[in-house]
Amino acid sequence: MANPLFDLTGRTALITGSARGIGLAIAQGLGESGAAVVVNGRQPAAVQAAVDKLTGLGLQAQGAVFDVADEAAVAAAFEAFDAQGLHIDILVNNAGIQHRAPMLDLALKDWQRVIDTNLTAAFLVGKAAARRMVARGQGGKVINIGSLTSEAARATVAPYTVAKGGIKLLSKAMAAEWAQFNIQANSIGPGYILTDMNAALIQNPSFDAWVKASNPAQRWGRPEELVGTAVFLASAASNYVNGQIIYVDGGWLSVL
Ligand code: GCO
Repeated sequence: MANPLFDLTGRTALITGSARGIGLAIAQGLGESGAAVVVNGRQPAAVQAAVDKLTGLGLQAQGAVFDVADEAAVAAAFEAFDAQGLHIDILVNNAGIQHRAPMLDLALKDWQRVIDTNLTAAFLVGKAAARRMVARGQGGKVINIGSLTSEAARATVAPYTVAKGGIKLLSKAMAAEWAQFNIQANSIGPGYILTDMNAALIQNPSFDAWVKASNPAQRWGRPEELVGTAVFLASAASNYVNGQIIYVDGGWLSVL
């Protein structure tokens, strides 16, 4: 019998960047645990396809197409939620992009784009969601998606690394200010996961070998392997867990 602590029935979860990859896997997992899920992305067709997949599985899902890095778009999206009477109880700040280049050659515009999407957006969407959670007085959950690079750097992904390091501390800052409102904000740090964003790495034999040699599981992770941690952090089971990061990395960061 499932422990009711992990039951998300009656909750609504917004997962940013959830038309594919980790975001879609987490959206499906939260939906399978009872939540009504809001799929977000910038491409209407991709968002609709993801919603169709989830509703085809019998889950409650709807789409919200907006750019999480655009303050006005975030405000308009939440105003639309308000108008629908949609209350976001669980926010997963998952949206992220990657740009691989040596810092010596990195253009400011590329640095800024990654920081805006991978870090500033989590602040913008987090603030919009938390303001409403505080007003409702029923608490809430924020899950920020970090990375191994929340802990250690890999050459050629500096803006991503800095943003993901910031994500780890943003969860702590959110906990510092929002715990008083019964909002818990935590991070998940995925290891190397089989996603479209990592396609070039997966298809690179030497990188693939490095990933398999660098973690004790000796393999890449799968997006669905993040679901258990996401359900835990989205549920009452984690009501006294705040400001933490849980690495789902096959043990990578635990071994020399
Ligand atoms: C890269 C990858 C990583 C992974 C992940 C590792 O270029 O090294 O994109 O950033 O996606 O974040 O945890």
